[in-house]
Amino acid sequence: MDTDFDLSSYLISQQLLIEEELDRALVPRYPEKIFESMRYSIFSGGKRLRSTLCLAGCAISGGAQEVAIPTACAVEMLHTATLIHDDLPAMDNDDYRRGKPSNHKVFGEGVAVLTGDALLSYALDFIMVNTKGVPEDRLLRVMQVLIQRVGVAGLVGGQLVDIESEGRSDVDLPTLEYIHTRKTGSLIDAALVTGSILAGADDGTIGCLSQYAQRIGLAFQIVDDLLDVTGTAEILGKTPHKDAVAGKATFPGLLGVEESVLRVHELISEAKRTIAIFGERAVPLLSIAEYIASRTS
Ligand code: GRG
Repeated sequence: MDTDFDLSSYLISQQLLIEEELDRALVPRYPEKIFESMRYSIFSGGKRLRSTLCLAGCAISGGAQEVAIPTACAVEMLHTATLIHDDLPAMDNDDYRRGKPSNHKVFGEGVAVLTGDALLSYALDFIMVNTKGVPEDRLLRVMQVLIQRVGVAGLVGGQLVDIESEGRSDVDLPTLEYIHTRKTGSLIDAALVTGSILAGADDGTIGCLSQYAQRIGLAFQIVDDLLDVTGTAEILGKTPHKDAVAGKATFPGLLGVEESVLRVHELISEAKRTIAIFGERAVPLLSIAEYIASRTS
């Protein structure tokens, strides 16, 4: 592995690039309230991990960054839409997100629901209008991946089983994995897969990246559960210990803290092995995998 690679500079540069593009993408217009609300949540912080993964998926597949920028922005819009809906009282009911009042605490529940809907539809339109120099069949495939990962087979399905599982003591490991491979894994997977499709990668490459994504996605969620046990509101930017209070099944709850940490390391090693065949080009994704295991927020 290239030991000169500086992950933190890389993440900051990708974050700045995405934020500039998002700023251009969400120019306020009538009805201003919805743009104000979309911008509030989009620009309230966030690590920009999924958009970075989309650009990295394109790069490792040999594509030029430009072709993936609109999709990377769209993935960030989709992610923000799910956070806004997730924070609603009818869902996970959180007053804080990224250290700031949740969207519905500022704009009210009606506007928050519409803001999620607006970001969802705008994201897909944004890809269609702004992606240049990519054959239509690739673009269609990108749309299909995103629509599937957001819908019943992905985020919606995961969220539904999550809601139904709340307060139940009989939630087992396969159910917990079902929830999180969809709630958290789906969009991480979509980010890498769409980046790779846009680069014109073959099915073998796309499959490898999807395997990597599924492993880091699950590891990301186990770390999230661990942080909920050990983190503070200041560091996390959201309410800690929520899972225990809400009676939610978690990986540390089912496996114990030690076993959960071991599982994270196993998943990260597997993820890294999956992409080792890409040689030097894999360096950013190898580094991101390690970061996921050690992140503190
Ligand atoms: C289709 C709008 C829509 C919703 C689908 C509400 C819902 C159904 C799903 C919720 C999915 C959800 C919020 C999962 C949590 C994923 C997760 C671990 C988020 C935190 O990710 P970070 O830490 O966040 O990358 P930042 O703030 O850094 O962007």
